[in-house]
Amino acid sequence: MQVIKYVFQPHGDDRGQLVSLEEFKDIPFRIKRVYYMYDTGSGVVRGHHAHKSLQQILICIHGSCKVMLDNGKEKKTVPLEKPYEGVYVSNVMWREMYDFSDDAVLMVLASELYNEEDYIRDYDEFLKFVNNCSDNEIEQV
Ligand code: T46
Repeated sequence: MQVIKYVFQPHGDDRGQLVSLEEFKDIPFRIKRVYYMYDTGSGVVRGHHAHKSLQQILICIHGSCKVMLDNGKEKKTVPLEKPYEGVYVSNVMWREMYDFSDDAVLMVLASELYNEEDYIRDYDEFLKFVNNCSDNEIEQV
């Protein structure tokens, strides 16, 4: 399983750093939604689901956290520790976010608007979905 990690270009000068993200240039899809999570207490695990069609990029813009990605066959853990790096999360991918630092702010750029129907929240259902999925139903960059 290949994990796609992005390292964005910081534009720094003596005033500090700035990272700009443009759809189809830095981000491989049209950005229809941005959300972020914070005040995630220690020991918290978020996610526990996959998506039928949503693609996302997760960026820990402050602090740090870990993301566990599971494609139904293999699992990989990705640490997010820099505000200029992100991880691509394809649609049919079980994800869990955990090990949040007290100051973590995890920002997510999403290819679709919020739609509860797109969630797969049961792990066995996820495995069935993966096994019935043709290659062209799994988004790739
Ligand atoms: C994902 C991971 C990385 C909304 O009303 N609008 C939204 O756009 C989102 C994302 C959530 N919500 C509501 C739904 C729930 O009542 O916010 C509440 C918390 O959402 P959820 O429990 O789904 O949060 P996480 O952190 O488990 O998962 C989120 C995304 O939902 C999910 O798509 O891939 O972050």
